Amino acid sequence: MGGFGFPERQLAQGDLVVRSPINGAEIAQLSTSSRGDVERMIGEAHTAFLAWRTVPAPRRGELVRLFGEELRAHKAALGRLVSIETGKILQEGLGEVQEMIDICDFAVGLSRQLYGLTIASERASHKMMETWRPLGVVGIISAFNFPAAVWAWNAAIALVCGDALVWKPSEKTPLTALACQALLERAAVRHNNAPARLSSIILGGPELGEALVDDRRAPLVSATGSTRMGRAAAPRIAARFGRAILELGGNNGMIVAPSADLDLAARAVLFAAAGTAGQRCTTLRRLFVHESIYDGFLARLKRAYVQIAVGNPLEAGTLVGPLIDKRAFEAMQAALAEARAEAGVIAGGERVHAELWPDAYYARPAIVEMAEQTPLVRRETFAPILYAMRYRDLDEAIARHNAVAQGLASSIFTNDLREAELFTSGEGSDCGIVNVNIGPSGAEIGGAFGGEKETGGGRESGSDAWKAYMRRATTTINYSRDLPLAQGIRFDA
Ligand code: UN1
Repeated sequence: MGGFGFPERQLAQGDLVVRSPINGAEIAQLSTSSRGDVERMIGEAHTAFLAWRTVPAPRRGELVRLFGEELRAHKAALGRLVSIETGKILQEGLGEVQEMIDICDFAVGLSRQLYGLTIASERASHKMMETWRPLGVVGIISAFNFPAAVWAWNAAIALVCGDALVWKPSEKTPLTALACQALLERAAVRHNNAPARLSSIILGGPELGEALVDDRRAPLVSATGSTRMGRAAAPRIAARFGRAILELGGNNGMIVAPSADLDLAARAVLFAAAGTAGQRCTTLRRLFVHESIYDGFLARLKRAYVQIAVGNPLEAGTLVGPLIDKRAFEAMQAALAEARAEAGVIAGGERVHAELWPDAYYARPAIVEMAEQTPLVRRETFAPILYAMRYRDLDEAIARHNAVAQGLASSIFTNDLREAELFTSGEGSDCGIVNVNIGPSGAEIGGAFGGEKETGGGRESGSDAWKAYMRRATTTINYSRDLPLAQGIRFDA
């Protein structure tokens, strides 16, 4: 098989310098792809698609099963690489690989369940069906913070659906991408039926993502990143009538009600707001605490926050690693300065370990108490800043919760059935993910993942998200000796 789209020259000395956020040190130099490379990869992927779509879906599932085996065998190494390249703690690097394994299992099962429908025809001796067909080349654009799992959600599903892949990972995490690609390539060699170039990788900056976005040979582009990126990509994809799955910014909230189990709530806040150094799209950023429990709960959170071990993510015991780079740190500091100017009360947020690692950017997670939900609070700053606010009545809290442009993940902590039901109802949270007594982050792969409004509306991963990766055909078969027209129309010459 070989030559699966893993150009060797990419590993030579090149113009893309890869650094680990752990200490800021250079860990690799890669060659970026050219626009010509991107065109070629999409063309080759299209050719691979033409062969792949003829392979029966359960056989396509076999490739994903083998890929899952590779992931299991290399979980430790890949998880560590994710940690080294993103700065997330080892447990979370491993968790990311586990998420990949899980979606592979899901996709393997799905490969035997790409069910269509039969529909009652209004005409005698007619059969109507809905079937699902492979779509084509799927362009995947992924972000630095989940450099492997988010690709895998797309890749595992797209592959069983009969599609080919062209992946543009973040230029901050190309090594993880190359490692994933190499494992998929191994699985393809073992599968013995996967066409060459079924998957390839574009290395480089946003302009190469644009080439993918604009290419009509990619009927679907699944893009994860900032709302700014999505705002630029969406109209371009639409202009060529392509399909988009957008997974963009989040500004996720949690309501802590008077009846809440505060032990659980405090632990949930810690993981969701400070974990992954606040760099998940599902990170908790807005906390609404009922005024009757606000002071005690905030004091408790602040005590827990100072205990959080911020440091080398590869060391056991560390809970929070570095921010991805200097720019991320500066954006965090700018947001904190703005909060200060708005009379926000700030705990934490300062840089640490600067003497040890002058080229790395570690920050203590911050809690900022705000009187109101100002424009700053309504904006997503991709850093561990939690804005805490009081509320008096739940309707008002839900209204404020929904009064942001983003709509990804949300949660309520309550033991009051009415409150839980209201929050999860049509009048409740307007997000794609609506949790009760669980924080907003850390979703399982079995559900559809994504959100509303400026989060982009796309759904990936579980449930019936696979349908976006296929073409739906409505087929009517006439087995009569007549030609009845629908809607009772008579058209006899
Ligand atoms: C992301 O941050 O882009 O729900 C994805 C979660 C993870 C995925 C996050 N399962 O936090």
